[in-house]
Amino acid sequence: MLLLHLSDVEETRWAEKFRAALAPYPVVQRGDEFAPGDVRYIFVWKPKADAFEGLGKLKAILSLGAGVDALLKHPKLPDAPMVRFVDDDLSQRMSDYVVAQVTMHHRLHSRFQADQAARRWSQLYPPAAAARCVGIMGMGVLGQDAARRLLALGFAVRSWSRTPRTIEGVEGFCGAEGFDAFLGGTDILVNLLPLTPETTGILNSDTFAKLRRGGLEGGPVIINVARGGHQREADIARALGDGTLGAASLDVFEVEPLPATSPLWDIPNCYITPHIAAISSETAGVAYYAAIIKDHEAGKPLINVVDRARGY
Ligand code: NDP
Ligand code: OXD
Repeated sequence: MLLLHLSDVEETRWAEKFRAALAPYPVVQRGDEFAPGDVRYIFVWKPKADAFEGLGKLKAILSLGAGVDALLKHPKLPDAPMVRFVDDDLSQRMSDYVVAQVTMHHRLHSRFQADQAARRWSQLYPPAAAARCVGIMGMGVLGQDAARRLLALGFAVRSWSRTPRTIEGVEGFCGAEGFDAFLGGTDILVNLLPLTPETTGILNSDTFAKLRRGGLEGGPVIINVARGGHQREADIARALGDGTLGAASLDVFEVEPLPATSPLWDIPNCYITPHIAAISSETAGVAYYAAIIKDHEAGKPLINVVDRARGY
């Protein structure tokens, strides 16, 4: 039996699609009558405190999202393997966002927007994309996809990961020992790290001060599409104000929804989106997890299992 544990609105939509894909395998929602001991798989996002109660026979926990930081913090998380969402559709959506933001900053959007507001005609030709270095933190599924698409557009790309990663055309750095050198050549910093104790708060004043200056007119830029816990918002506001950063594109926040009182809303070169960079689509998500359940029931191993010790 598959149990869904999502928000009320989402749950029914996903349940209908899962039933169609898995029939006659039983699929239940939280409000249905079922014996918790019959549940073998739970498909979950932002689980409530009692989400796993009575689920003593779980074979796997299936995460709606690619990032599992919130799940890992659940105080009653069962000791079952956890599978995260890895899918071409998700990667494509994320890369769309990253490419759009990188291109916008490369083409000096903030500068020309300010000129327009001042009715100022002031020509400045941005250099070729190859003159811009995009540094991607996190060279996993999403980081690698974004890197390939940025390379195809002509940008210089470098990466930072926990262990060494070799991607053709990408200059790789890794570990604490490689961090400063990585930042020192980066004009546009893209965060695609998982949120773990090691990466919490990594987007802070110290990091911003180490980014390359002079490569991007107006100052270096950050793009955070991973988790709000990665960023120190007070540091971002300060850095945007004193010119340490030229701009920031933020899709995720320390508190979501971003409170109306946040100073970030009023900063013109802070580009805010409401955690929409890449959504797990129902069509792609059901196809992915229905195949995983069928394969697992047929005796095949689970794929994309989270390493709990690593935290991602
Ligand atoms: P992966 O697990 O595939 O990749 C993680 C990468 O981060 C790996 O390269 C890993 O290094 C690196 N990493 C982990 N810890 C460290 C560390 N301490 N120091 C340096 N590098 C580190 O993740 P995905 O690419 O699938 O997803 C990344 C994140 O994107 C998710 O965790 C989620 O938070 C976020 N996300 C946001 C969405 C949105 O809409 N805003 C949508 C989907 C995901 P190594 O290669 O050595 O293992
Ligand atoms: C995810 C997300 O982790 O949507 O997939 O944030």
